[in-house]
Amino acid sequence: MMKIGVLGPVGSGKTTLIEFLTEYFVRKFAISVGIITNDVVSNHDAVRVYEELVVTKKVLPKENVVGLVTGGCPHTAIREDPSMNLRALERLTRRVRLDVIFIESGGDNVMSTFSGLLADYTIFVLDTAAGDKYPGKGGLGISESDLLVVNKVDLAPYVGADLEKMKRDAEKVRKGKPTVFVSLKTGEGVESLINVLKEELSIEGILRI
Ligand SMILES: Nc1nc2c(ncn2[C@@H]2O[C@H](COP(=O)(O)OP(=O)(O)OP(=O)(O)O)[C@@H](O)[C@H]2O)c(=O)[nH]1
Ligand SMILES: [Mg+2]
Repeated sequence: MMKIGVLGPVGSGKTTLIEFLTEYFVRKFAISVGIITNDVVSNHDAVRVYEELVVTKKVLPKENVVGLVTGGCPHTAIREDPSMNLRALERLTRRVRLDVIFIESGGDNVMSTFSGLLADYTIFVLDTAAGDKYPGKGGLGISESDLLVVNKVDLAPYVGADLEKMKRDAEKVRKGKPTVFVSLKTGEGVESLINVLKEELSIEGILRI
């Protein structure tokens, strides 16, 4: 089983990314996927994932989606004290056999990282709507995540975000680790996102491609 931690600023597209990848990999490769969402004070994301993937699209059984309301600081729940997430993971994997589990952090800042106990692989999701200053600002989440996804490239022209600058800055701070530029709304760039993950899942022995 591969535990994929998804983190990044509030509203960058973490839940949208998890929904997209889950639907793609379940439909295309019939793998078994679970999702744990972390929200600070609401259960908004779990309800949304449930409605979208369980009720409407029938991609997942309902027991594969767990929503946690962590309270307090979102970083703590995935890094310093991941016990709530570890318990949820344990309960979930006791009930169902999973190939992949996505764990979404509550929206957080560029310094956020996952405890190694909780995630084998991490995806940091940024978006262009905040302009092109990220990823040049660096921060552990941006520089150390296994995959950096720069989402909402469809919005870049409206805020004058220079994608080439973002590419150069990402290359500089990430020292060879992959970065993909996508729009989860229009579908632009999603093949490169899928290709990176296909490769990771085949390294883990989850996909045979
Ligand atoms: N224009 C545009 N909007 C997008 C794109 N991806 C996601 N969105 C929208 O951005 C909003 C936030 O997306 P979410 O997936 O909820 O973001 P999140 O990172 O999970 O947010 P939190 O969990 O609240 O931190 C939603 O209204 C999405 O429909 C994109 O590529 N382009
Ligand atoms: Mg979310």
